[in-house]
Amino acid sequence: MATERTFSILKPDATKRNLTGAVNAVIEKAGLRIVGQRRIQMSQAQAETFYAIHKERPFFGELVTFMTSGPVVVQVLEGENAVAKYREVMGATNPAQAAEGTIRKTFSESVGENTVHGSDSVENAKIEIAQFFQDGDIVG
Ligand code: RTP
Ligand code: MG
Repeated sequence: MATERTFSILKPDATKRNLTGAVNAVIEKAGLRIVGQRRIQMSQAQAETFYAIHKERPFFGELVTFMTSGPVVVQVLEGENAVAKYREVMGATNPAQAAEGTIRKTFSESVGENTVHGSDSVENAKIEIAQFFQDGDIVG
């Protein structure tokens, strides 16, 4: 297995409920290392670019409004098989369908406000990391 990096966002429902430490504990317990981390307020333009793949979907407007509704924590996670590992730790998009012990099962209240984002491929991870981090801000 290869050491990979993936991109993570702790979404506004996580910062609002003061859950960033609790979510980070799950991430670290799973063996993923937080090698870059920054708390930001996402602009409308940043959110629209980030979720551009969903721009024709009915929930796009709601998604952008939610992602800009409060601070988020953007992260770079590193570890063996980090992309797939983090998707597993996050759980299904809809928390009602997420497995026990996953972040979304434990913390999320709805499909819209589902606490975390994780890249869905190594290729997308690289694109997403580059949108929010400069090389010097990631220390492995
Ligand atoms: P993410 O991109 O945030 O990591 O989530 P994901 O891969 O599990 O899910 P994706 O299909 O990429 O959807 C992106 C985000 O859009 C919101 N969503 N809302 N109301 C709805 O039916 C609906 N469907 C998706 C969720 O916040 C989801 O994480
Ligand atoms: Mg996605």
